[in-house]
Amino acid sequence: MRNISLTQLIGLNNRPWLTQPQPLKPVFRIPFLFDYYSVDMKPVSANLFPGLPNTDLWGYVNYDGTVSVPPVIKARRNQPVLVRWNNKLAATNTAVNHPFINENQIPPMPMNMGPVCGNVHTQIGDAVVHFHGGEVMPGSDGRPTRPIKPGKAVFDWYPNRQRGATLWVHDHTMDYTATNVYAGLSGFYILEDTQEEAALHLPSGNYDWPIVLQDRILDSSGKFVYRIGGIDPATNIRVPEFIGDLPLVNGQLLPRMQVEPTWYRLRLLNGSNTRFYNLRFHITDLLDASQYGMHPDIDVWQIATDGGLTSRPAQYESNGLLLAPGERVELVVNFARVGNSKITLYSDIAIPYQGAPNSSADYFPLLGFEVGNSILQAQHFSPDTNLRHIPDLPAPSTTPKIVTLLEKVEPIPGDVPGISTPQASMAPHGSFEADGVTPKSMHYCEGITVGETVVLNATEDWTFSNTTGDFHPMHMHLMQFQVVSGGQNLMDCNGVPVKAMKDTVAVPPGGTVTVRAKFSPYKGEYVYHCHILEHEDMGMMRTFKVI
Ligand SMILES: [Cu+2]
Repeated sequence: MRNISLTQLIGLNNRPWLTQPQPLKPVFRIPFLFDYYSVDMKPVSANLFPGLPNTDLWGYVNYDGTVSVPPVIKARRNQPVLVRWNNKLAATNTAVNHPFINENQIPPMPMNMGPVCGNVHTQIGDAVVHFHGGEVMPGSDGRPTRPIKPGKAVFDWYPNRQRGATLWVHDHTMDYTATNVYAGLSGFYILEDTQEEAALHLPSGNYDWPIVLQDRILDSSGKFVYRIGGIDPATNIRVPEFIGDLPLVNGQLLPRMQVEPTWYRLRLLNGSNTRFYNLRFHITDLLDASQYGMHPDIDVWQIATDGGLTSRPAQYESNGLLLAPGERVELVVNFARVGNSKITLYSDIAIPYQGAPNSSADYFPLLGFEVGNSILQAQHFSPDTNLRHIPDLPAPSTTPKIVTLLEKVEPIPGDVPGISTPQASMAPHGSFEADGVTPKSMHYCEGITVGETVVLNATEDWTFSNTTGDFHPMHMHLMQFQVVSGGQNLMDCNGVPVKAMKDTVAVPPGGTVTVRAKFSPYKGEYVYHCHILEHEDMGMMRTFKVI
């Protein structure tokens, strides 16, 4: 079966239209107490491009069976959400019918990481739901080694006390995160702070869109394909990074969106396994190589990061905005001066991303905007606005914890003896080889084995030091942090630095990034990890404990 190429897709000339995603339905709402959802994880079938056969997926589905693509949970600050997550992927692990195939025509295999340091083996069809960016108790965070087995369910409690933000829920099953997310187990979690936002009059309603960017391989029968291969096909060790050929935006391949010549709020999420995006707008529909780099006559401002609104709108540089896997960015875009025209959102960096400059050779179109010439409801925005007060976290008195990021050819730390493959891993604070100097590669462990303990409410600096040739997006569970060095610098319209809260930060090859976090509001064990999903499955993930 041949795989569909991007050129073929463009040639088909009937790109799908995006419709605004509908939020999942609560079973009931009790004002001032909580909203109750019951969400099924189950096989679904969807059309991704007109004329192509339907594609089998796994979805987060409404309790009444209706499907929302992508799934969106809309929550309000201070109104908790209780979700019953039901694993209906199959009746048992052995009955799982996986929705995609890999190029060897066999089902996806685990990374074979466990059992080391007491890790529990997960199985195909297991599911874990993580609330990414959510401040939740450990029992509701989605522990990678405590899966929901097929036929079973868990209740998770999301307090929603944190500030409004574009968050997301996605699978986090040890060994299977990459393939479960690839199959479709991810969705938005939009936490609205209506009080705060009412005063700002940002584009809202039909002018406020969540947009998830992903990449996939599709064969001509409409099936998703996940590349397998790597060092030794006999062992089925998975590829160290998955890279798809086709853009999947809100569950549609290379779609278009009808917009009016006014302001829009675009909540962009990189939900890809490995692919980084350098987000740019192109002056016409798809790329004419001779016009590469030409920015349309639109105003673009960045108003939010992972943790919600920034202190001030930040200037968008027309040569692009880097969005790593797991990160979110919110843009407000004014189409007022480009009525009756077509614009393309695209990326232009090489993948795996190692920091090479952007180039037309790496052109990857994502989403077309077809701008009309009438406005139903004019939207407004002023770049010279205070969005949110973000106090600086106090400098800690303790020395930073240093976490070294590594890629080494080494034995698989699980149960496949005698095989060495390229492994992404970390050397957490205080772990060295016997020489006391060389960072020691430590894969995911159940529980704490080295100095990754933090006192509740303490503020600490953590420095991620990247010894590899690749970018790694580092994500910490439990709380939002501030990037104190090595991150992207945002500037407002007066050239003054903009403050932001983050939960995921891209660490450049050979570089370091220091983040400052207040470890609150809960005690317990949480994970931090690289958000390249294949790296996470390899055990480029560790536990920290708040005591
Ligand atoms: Cu990584």
